[in-house]
Amino acid sequence: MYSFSKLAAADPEIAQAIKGEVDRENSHLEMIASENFVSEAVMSALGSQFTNKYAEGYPGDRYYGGCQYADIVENLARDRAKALFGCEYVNVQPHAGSQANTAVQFALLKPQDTILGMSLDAGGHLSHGCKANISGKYFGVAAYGVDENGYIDYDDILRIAKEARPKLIICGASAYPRKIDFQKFREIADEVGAFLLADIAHISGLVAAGEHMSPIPYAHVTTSTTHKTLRGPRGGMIMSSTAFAEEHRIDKAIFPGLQGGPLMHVIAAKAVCYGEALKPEFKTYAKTVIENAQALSKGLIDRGIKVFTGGTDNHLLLVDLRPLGISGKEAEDELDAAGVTCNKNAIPNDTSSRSVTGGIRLGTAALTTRGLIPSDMETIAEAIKLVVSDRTDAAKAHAKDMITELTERYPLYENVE
Ligand code: DSN
Repeated sequence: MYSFSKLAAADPEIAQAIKGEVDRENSHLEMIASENFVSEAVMSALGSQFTNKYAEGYPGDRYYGGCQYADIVENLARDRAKALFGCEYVNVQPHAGSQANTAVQFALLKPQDTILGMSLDAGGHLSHGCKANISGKYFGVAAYGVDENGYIDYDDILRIAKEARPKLIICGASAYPRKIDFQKFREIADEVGAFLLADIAHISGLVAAGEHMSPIPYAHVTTSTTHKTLRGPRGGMIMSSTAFAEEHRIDKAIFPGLQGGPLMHVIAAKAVCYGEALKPEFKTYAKTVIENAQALSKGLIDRGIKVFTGGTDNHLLLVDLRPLGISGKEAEDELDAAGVTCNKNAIPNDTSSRSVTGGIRLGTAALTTRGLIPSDMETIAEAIKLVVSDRTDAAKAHAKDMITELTERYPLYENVE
């Protein structure tokens, strides 16, 4: 099992970098919307002897000996994920969300087929048909955006789908602060004869907790990462009905199609994460994530800062910095110096260069794990305003003091020595 002192004795350079990362996580407020903090139980499974084990294949049908405990772990992960999301089929082997999406695309499509997904600029993901990604290089692509208020426009998607005749429609996003209606997406897919893939990487913890509509009854296939609002290890997963998964050989698309040996230590940690998410406390956690995001959004708006779409229904918000004359990149750097970690993000219909962007994306999943509650969001909103709006040295120093008070009030990890 993982022991910092043994690592430090064996490899001081790596130990020093890990110590630096622990210090950074302790001393900053983590507001990258796609990050979270795993429990010690998840961390322990990740650092377990399962990192030693090859287990190509699936439980009961492996290409290596000695897989009896790997089978127990993978079966537990699958059963818990099925119970958590209410689905019949789960594949827990994807190394990441992108691999999950790529495997589904290769299972369902031929190279001349077209994918219709949300454009990257509107908040979509690289693996949803972006030209720079294999999904956009290998398949035909069409894209939908959001309307002038920042919301998904289902009528417009139907119009685009009728023109583009996609074989696969992908819903789900990396930077969309509003609810997604999976039933409407399925109606559109049915109307044009397309498959529907719901990528719930960002919101899967909210879906698992019943705080967001579930795609499981509507989408042909659902993918997710396991490390965002779901609060598990870095990884991916695929869900579907048994009949659909068998008909389209989804297991085979992951292994041997796209991947070799599954990361059994990560699968063990996924099983622990699903077990944690099945507990009643996780529902309270997910509810608080949304309450925190809404309190933060209100706190910023009350201070004259523009929040895209005027708020949020989930764990993230997009702050439109263009009226303040500060770029997303400058804000990311200056907030980091004040103790807030976030990322620059394009605002839909933003003409700023992609390298700097006109906004930032803020998330509350990790803050909520750390224990912060809606009243703390006022403090964070004030600190962000001091950095991105007031911008004097005195304002930035004051913001840093406010953030330090919060990080000390909500300790995260013991320092490693
Ligand atoms: N790029 C990740 C995010 O930050 O949303 C998703 O893969």
